Parts: sequence; C-alpha cells; structure tokens
Amino acid sequence: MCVIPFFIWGIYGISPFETNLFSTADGSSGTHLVGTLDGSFTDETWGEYDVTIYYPAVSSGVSQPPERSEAPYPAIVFAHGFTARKEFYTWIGNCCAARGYVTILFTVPSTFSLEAFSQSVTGIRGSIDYLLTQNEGGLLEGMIDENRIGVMGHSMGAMAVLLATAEDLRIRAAVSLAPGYFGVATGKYVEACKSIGAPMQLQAGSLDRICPPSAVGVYYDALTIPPKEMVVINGAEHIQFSDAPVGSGADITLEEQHRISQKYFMAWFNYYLCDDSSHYIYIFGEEARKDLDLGVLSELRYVEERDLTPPSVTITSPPNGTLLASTSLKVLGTASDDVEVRKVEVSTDNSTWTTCTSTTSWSQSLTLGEGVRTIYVKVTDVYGNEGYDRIKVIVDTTKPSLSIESPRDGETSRGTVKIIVSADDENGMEKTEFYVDGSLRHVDTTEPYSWSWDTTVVTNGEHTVKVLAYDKAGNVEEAIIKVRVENEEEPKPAWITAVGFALIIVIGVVAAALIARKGRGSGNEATVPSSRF
Ligand SMILES: [Ca+2]
Ligand SMILES: [Ca+2]
Repeated sequence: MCVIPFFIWGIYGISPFETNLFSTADGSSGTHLVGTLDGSFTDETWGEYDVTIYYPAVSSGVSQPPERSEAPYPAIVFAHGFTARKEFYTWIGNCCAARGYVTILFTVPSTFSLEAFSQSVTGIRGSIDYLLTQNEGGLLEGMIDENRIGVMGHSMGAMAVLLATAEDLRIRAAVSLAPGYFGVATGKYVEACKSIGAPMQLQAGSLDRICPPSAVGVYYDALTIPPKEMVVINGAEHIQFSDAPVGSGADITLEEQHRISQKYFMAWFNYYLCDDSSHYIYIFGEEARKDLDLGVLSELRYVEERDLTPPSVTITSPPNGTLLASTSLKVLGTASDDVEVRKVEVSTDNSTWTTCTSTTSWSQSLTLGEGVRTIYVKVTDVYGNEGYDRIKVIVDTTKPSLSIESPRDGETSRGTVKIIVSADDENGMEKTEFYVDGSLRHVDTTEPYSWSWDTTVVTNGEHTVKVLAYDKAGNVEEAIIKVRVENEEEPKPAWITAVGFALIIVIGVVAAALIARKGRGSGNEATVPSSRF
C-alpha cells in the first residue's frame, strides 16, 4: 500500500509529549489562567472520541473552577494530524484558552487508520455538540457563546476543517494549518472550498516538504467566497505546527513558528469571532505587510471583503390566510441574495426544518394537522446571513353542518313551498345549492338559506329535493328529502281559455244566425203565390 509520507508521524521520532510548550513569546501573552477538563463522546459510526477542554480558569490545572468574569467565551474546536492525537497540541489549547477561548481538542478513535480522515470531520461536528452540552450544565455551564464558534486543524485535521466548515453553519471562522493536498485523491476537499462561507485562513510553512505552500495554495485558490487569507511562514515546516521540535528541516525554532502562527490565527479569530477591529492590521493591514517586508512571512495573500447583506425569501403560494380542505400542501417560493443563496429550509409551526432541494425557485411538500398552522421559510446565504418569511394557513377538512328544516322528508306539498335550510361552518360558509330531481334550481350565498319552490311546474307525485352546502375551504355536505306534490288540477294556459271563450261566442253567434235564417224560410214558404197551383 502506498503511504503518503506525512501520514507517518513516526518518521520524526515523535513519542507522546509530556511537555507543555505554551508560548508567550509573541509579546501579547494571554490574560487568563488555563484549566483543563478531560472527557469523551461517542459517535454511532466511529466510536469513542477522547477530548480535553482548555478554558479560562481561576487557577491553572485540571478541573479548576472556571473564570466567569467575561463569560460566555467564544469557542474553538481543534483537529489533530494523521497518526497524532490531542496531546501533541497542548500549545494550541493553552494559547487559545489563555486568550479567552474555550478550546476543545479531540483524538479520533482510529488515528492510524485511513478512516481517521472521515473520523476527523465527524470529530469536529461532535466536539461542537459536546461543547454545547457542557454549556448546559456542569463545571463549564454558561461558559460558551454558541454563536461564536471557530475551528482549527493541522494537516489531516486541517483538511477536515475544510469539509466541516463547508457543511456546518455553526462554524463562524476557521483556520487550516498546512492542509494536505494530493491531487485527485483530495478533490472533494478542493470542491468543499467552493462552498465555504465562513472566513478561512490557511497557514503554510515555506519549508514544509509534506504540504508545501504550492499545495496549500490550491485550496486558497479554490476558496470562492471571501474573506480568505493565506499566510506562509518563512522557514517553518510541517510538524512544528504541533508541540514537537523537529530539529531539522526548519530554519526557525519551534517557539518562533508557534509565535508567528498564533499571531495570525488569534488575530483571525479575534477579528471574526469577537468583532475586535483592532486586529485588522495583523491580518490585512500594516502589521502583516511589515512581516512580509521583514521576511517573517514569505507570502501573504488575502481577499477581505465580506457580505453582510441578508438574503430574502418569499412564499409565493399559497397566499397568507388560505383555507385548505386537505392536510397535504405544496409550498412554493423564491429566494435571492446579493452573492449566492446557500439553502432554503421550511418548517411547520417552527418545529423541524426541512431543506428544499432547490434554492432560488424552491418548493416543499408538507403534511399539516387540522387547524391554524404557521409555515416558516428560512433562507441562508453562503456567508450564513439569514432571511425569513412566513404565512398562516387554516386546515379545514370538516364538512359544514347541514339540515333541511322545512319541508319535512316525505311531506306532501302544493303550490309554492319555501325550502328552509340550516347550514353552518367553523371557518365560514360559501354557498348553498338547491336541486330538484338532480337539476340545479337555485343558489343562495347568504343566511338564512332558503328557496321558494313553485311546485305547480312539476307533475304531481314524488320529487327529490337535494341541498349542497359548501364551506369556504371547499368541503361539501349533502342533504336530501322526498316531497310528494299534489296540486289540485292541471292548470290550463290562459291562451287556451281565451281561444275557448272566443269559440263559444263564435259558435253561439253562428247558431243564432242559423236559427234566425230558418225562421225567415218558413215565412217565405207561406207567401208562395197560390197561382202556382
Ligand atoms: Ca448576502
Ligand atoms: Ca369546515
């Protein structure tokens, strides 16, 4: 099996370190005494991680009472290199805690296995969880500001920092000390750099043969979103980012490498986690340029601008206040940002957040319970700025109440019958519809719901009267009665009566005329001249 050189920590002859090499040579030594607290947490996949937390304390030593005057403190999670463990970086824990950072160092479960690379990423996430748990109770209760979490790592741990920072939005600033780069094999780390939104500082040693500045520069170039910085310490090498003095390969001492390294990473964390603008000159300003001029640094690259504009998100469907007749709902919306939208999440009643598959034009299917529900949507840009929108909807799957008050089912009716309906709904009524024998005859949208039915236009006999009641959500209730119509006589249209009356008159006149004519005929006969005989 091909083993990449830096994986073999042992070639440097490093054995477990007993020394505490905390350096104050930078002239700005910390103001806090440092307590340590050992512990562990278990990951379902990888097993047990041992941890040590370094924290500002009333006196130095193990499990000493914390110094709470400036609590809550920002926090830093540190990830070690391949085949190393947390005890190889006591200088990091002491340096950060003395400067007011609760700092957790962890050891991966299988530090000599290639699984250590994945375990390191999980370890960063798990250590943040562990720190926040410690914040809830026990010795370190209330010591940690969960909104000011930074991460740092060395070599393998520095690679894990790239992946973790891309994925975990709790991380607000990051430092990667000499991350390993091995071409295609490390492609996913390069890819992760493109979505890192937190401020990222990369450090390299000009004499690092394992992760040389040219390799670290690949990551710097891949970092898409500023601010970003790359610091190359002149004369520094790989292993001296730990507690171990190498004695060869470096042009500067261990203490000198620590002094320069911490000057830059502390300024980075102070500036981005603590909003301490006095540190600007150390990372982007004259102090950094002076180090370059003096040859303390052999290279300094940075892009400092940072996006502070929050993204916006809008729910376009359904409209606020919508009444739904179903428990299933598809929510649609849009999102935008001045730089780039990272993700959109939807929640019902501010419970679990579900990430949508798309961002600028997004949708999410939800299952809702009956009643008034608030749907929240949260958008996050690539810098971690957030924007919100929300709507209320009312889920109403209950049909309205409905009864036909009059006439009663089976009743016999004649003439004009008033059909009176009682209908009601918790969320409001839309309308009632009246049907006779399946044909819609009347719509009533206002209370009291009724219709005057002229039964004379239907045949005598049994008829079906149906009423449909619609609530505002669209639920429909139905009520049916049978009505027997018994009108006394089939009415005749008026024209038939008029024509009949006219006929009677005509017949009468004709008859009278015929009778009169017959009378005149007899007279004539009687006056026929007798001479004819
Ligand atoms: Ca933005
Ligand atoms: Ca209803």
